[in-house]
Amino acid sequence: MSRRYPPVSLVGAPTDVGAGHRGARLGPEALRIAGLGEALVARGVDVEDRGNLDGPRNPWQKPVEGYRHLPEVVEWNRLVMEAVLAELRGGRMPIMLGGDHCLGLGSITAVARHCRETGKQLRVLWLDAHADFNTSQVTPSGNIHGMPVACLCGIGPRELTHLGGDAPAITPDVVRQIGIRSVDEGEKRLVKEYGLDVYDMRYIDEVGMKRVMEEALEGVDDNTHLHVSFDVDFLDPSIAPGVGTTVPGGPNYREAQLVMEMIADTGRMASLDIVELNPIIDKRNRTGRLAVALVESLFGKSTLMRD
Ligand code: HAR
Ligand code: MN
Ligand code: MN
Ligand code: MN
Repeated sequence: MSRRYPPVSLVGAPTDVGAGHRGARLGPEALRIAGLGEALVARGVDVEDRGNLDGPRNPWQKPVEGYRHLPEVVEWNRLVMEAVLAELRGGRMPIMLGGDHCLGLGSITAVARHCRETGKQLRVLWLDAHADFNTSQVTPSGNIHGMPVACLCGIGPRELTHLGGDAPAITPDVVRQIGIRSVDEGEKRLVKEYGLDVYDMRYIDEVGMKRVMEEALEGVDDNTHLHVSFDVDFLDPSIAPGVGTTVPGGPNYREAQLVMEMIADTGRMASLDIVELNPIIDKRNRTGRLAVALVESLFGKSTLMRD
């Protein structure tokens, strides 16, 4: 049957301080109600639900010097970083339930640190409609969920770029971005300048998702820690309406499923974020249920006769 997976811990981070819409704070509950824990148990995975982290409320204010809610974003990311690091050090696979995507900063900062401690090679797959590579100078919104990849690479306010200590968490070469179709003008320049590896929708359409995933996973070996940061707005809005920032022209169900199956085939996924699910905007938790189905694929559930 299926390969054995490490024990999993669900870590809820119920906040939308980094977003422009409220409602992603309900993402962890929507994922639980959609049956995330039960689905993993059914895959034979040992699951502990750690409940939700308890951070500052969303003050719902305007941006200050290019950032909305910077102190709250820092605090939430500190909480996520500590929780995720504790799970990794305990030999478990953290699944961080967001929450908006600013939390990828805390999660991946912890993962990068764990990789340094254990001598692993890190690869980050960033599944998203957006590049999330904005800075306070170029952001159109001040929303920090549009900035975590830049912050991880050392571009941003010191509180965020140095969340994990004395250096930025990663260099751009560890990241592969897949599904990208909305990048702001100034952000585009930065993405090029820093040489991010972006598999945008045009490229996916031209060469197909199978080849995209082969390229994005190239070099992943037995010593690789694969982190998947799954922004649910990666998916086409026709199948995943329950997110704050939909962008048309995303991967369909079959393409998304192939992405997850090919990740599962590597056997190297060691941490996961599920972010930006907004049940306030969703229709009867449909997007939450789709996210759970895709997580099943990430854990080796195959539609075909390959088990
Ligand atoms: N690029 C836009 C901004 O920075 C929108 C960012 C939306 N981000 C997310 N996460 N939903 O990917 O404001
Ligand atoms: Mn480990
Ligand atoms: Mn994102
Ligand atoms: Mn996004």
